[in-house]
Amino acid sequence: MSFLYANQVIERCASTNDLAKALGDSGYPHGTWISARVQEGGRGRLGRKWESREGNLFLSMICRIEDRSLWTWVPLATAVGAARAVEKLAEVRIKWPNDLWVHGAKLGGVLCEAVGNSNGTFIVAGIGLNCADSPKGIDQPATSLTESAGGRSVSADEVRQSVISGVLESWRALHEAGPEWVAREYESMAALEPGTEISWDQSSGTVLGLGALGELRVRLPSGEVRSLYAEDVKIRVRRA
Ligand code: BT5
Repeated sequence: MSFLYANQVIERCASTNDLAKALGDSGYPHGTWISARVQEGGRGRLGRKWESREGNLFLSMICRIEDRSLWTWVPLATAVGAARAVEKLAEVRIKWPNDLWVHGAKLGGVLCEAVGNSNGTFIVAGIGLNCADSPKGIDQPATSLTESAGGRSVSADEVRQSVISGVLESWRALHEAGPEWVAREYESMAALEPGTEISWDQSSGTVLGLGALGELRVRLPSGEVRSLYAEDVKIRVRRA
């Protein structure tokens, strides 16, 4: 890559996470961000696609929290920060691990990727937030801030700075106050409350809550307690 753009909104790219990785590789500090108006190859977790419609927010930030024991909490902390930033515009809940949800429809998602090289190790946190528009006809219901705000049009430009500040604040609290802060915030906004019946892969169970690493603790029908980790599963809600 011949040019690096830090803390800027660029016109188009394949994935803002790739650009943030390049920035991190070059030594850019904690909190550096990059955003694009058009994202042509947006990625979700597990190789899934992120539908990136024009007018929505595509943002990636570099996280250099040094204490590795906190890293499993970064995706949840990112979701908490982004959710707090838009809670005045939508009744937003967090669906574990880090989907932003409004009344059962997906408003946004977070993709965290760890990168390690000679310039140190860091996390790229990518945030996709539907602002102007949401994709229809995909495999789950989707919504946007414009739809949630009762038709008043909400642009990516309107929310970008609040999302950046919200995420930075949440990372600072994770670093200074520890995972308990994230867990408390998360639980106050959780879509999957204790008692919610969920299914994943070929399994099902009842949500118990978060474990010490930010994993989701679930009771199986057999009574056994299982831990689910963010990188492994796609969860469906059966009933609350
Ligand atoms: C995520 O993955 O939700 C993480 C999305 C992260 C996107 C950001 S945009 C900036 C940065 N650059 C990137 O390349 N990525 C990040 P996951 O939990 O795997 O959810 C993906 C699933 O969400 C898909 O399989 C669809 O079901 C659904 N989906 C895809 N696009 C959507 C959209 N725009 N709105 C709502 N749901 C969507």
